[in-house]
Amino acid sequence: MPEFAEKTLDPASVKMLEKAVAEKISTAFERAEEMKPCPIGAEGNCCKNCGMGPCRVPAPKKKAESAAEKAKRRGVCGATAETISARNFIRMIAGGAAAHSDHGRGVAETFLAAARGNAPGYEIKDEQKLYQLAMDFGVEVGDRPIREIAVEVGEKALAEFGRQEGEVIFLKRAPLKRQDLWRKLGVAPRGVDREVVEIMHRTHIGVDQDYKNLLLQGTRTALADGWGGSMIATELQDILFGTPVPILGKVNLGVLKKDEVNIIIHGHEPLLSEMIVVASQDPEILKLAKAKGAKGINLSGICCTANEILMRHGVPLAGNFLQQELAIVTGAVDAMVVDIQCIMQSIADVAQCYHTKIITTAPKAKIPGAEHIEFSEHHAMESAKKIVRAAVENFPRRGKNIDIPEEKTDLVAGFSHETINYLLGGLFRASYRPLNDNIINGRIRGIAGVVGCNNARVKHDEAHVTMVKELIKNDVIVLQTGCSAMACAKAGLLAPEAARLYAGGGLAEVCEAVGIPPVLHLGSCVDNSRILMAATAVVKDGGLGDDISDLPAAGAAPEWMSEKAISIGHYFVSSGVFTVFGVTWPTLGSEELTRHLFKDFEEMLGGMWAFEPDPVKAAQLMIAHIDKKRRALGLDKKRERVLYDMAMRRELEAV
Ligand code: SF4
Ligand code: MSK
Repeated sequence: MPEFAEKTLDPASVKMLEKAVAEKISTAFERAEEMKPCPIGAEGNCCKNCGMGPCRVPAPKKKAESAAEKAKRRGVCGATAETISARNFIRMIAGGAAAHSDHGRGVAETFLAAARGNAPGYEIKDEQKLYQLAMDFGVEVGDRPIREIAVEVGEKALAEFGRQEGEVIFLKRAPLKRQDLWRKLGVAPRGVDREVVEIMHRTHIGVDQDYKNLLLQGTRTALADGWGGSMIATELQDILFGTPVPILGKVNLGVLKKDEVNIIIHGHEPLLSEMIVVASQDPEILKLAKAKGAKGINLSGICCTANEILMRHGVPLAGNFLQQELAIVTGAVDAMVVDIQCIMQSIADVAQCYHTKIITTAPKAKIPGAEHIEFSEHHAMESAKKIVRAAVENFPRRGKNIDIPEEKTDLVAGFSHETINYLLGGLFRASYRPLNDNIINGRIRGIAGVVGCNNARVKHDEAHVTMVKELIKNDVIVLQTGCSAMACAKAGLLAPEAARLYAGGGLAEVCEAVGIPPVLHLGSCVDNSRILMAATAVVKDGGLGDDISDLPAAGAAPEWMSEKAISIGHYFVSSGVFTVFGVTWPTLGSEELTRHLFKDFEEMLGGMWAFEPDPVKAAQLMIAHIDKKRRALGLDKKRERVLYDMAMRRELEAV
């Protein structure tokens, strides 16, 4: 038992790991134990970009290396450790940016089809946001019909991905000073497709061999993700499915139900899952479920698709990345429906030991052994009903060995940056002013974005929870997305009472006055773009400098594992945010390159990377950076403390 408690902080996962071992099921936890990473690859110094390799160029054994020794540490083509490491690093950015942006493109295609009337079941839910986007894209609004505006917005959004010249349009949303800096450095991105292709070109053998130049292209591509592909995904999803507002939810494997058909939705795109939510309430299918002996149909989610449907429908979260196999081990999952990204191939093997049906739905993401029911926006509801029916039909095939852990925790999610605006300033005077004022008066020390994955190389959830507790204890308000938000939700940090239980006095007072938890769930991986918008809104509200890099703010992904996390981290750094990653750092084999990312970037872009696997130390680094920024803004001096409570806000609104 203690053996499993060392693997995960989450008691429900401990129970399922025990069950998995008893039933001889292989999991990522076990495989991570058995297969150690290649040390040279882990440090970023293995190149396999051509058929003369793979070339492994390990870090020097001693500090002082002679020129002759250094000359020997090269690939067959002469590439140095810095070149190899930089190429690998920006290829990770390309992978992550491509994943986010292809997701965004899928949303844009569905959006356009819906606007043209070719995607039955989808509609415009947030007209206000559509008008906002129309303004961003220079689309005339006037008294044109909403459909016409939507078609033009959809066409412009889709064209953004392949933009060959100029700049992605949302770049203009950033603070002016930041835009100027990007232009000065030549990193203002064109369309994300072009930037990703350029990375693949430059990292081909014999092209760009200057690590600083390679990193500039990495920067340009990451910005095309954060301020382009990801932001388009978030905005169009909000228009189609509604901009999230605070909503109560539950998290952990205890949300599965013994007497209902359990369908888990897993992946990243909300396009299909939105339809599954509707299909699961279809009276015909509910009748079928009853006929099969089930009391109803119970939806829940894993990874970011889960975050999407939690935020808009309150559908519970079954768990985060490392719980996908464990959910099946309960024996109670009748179907796991997957779309794209973060889906382990092994779920098909685990499912074979139970009755669970794995249903793939995206033509670009198939798994051998899974059933494929293809999703298309043109017949979305048809696909959704077929999937839900398949799950219902599977219910009677459940085995006897069912064990659903009891653990489930309450949380509040749905804090889009617009909602934060309303919550802080009131509906009629939406504003970040109270947040800025409370940062200025010191009740809130600063803002942290803590995001990202689980990583089987470290204890599941522990770094997220430990880091976030340390931050809120020190009056730093935390914005979260992805699997990190789920980890902290399981630990009770996303419930309003967390302010009283875990936050420092100043932060707790503000949270209690406004009625928010000290840790705000902003959504899925693409919704990290909401954090960029929130940071920009804080800058624009005034009093805290004139660029994101002036803010007392920091970012982290303490259990990162995906290339998307590297792309996200790099667009935060390139937007001026100090960003700390845990677990491992993929350029450690090249001291020069690492120094460039950790130090020179601060001079160039005002944001820089850091690596610290200890979550408390990492939180302290973030707090030290926040304090440095407070000093630079002159906020370390004693100031009058102003707390905007309800009465004061009402007074403001009455003026
Ligand atoms: Fe080796 Fe150079 Fe080929 Fe990379 S590109 S595998 S370093 S020869
Ligand atoms: S799902 S990218 S494991 S956060 Fe977005 Fe979680 Fe990381 Fe996937």
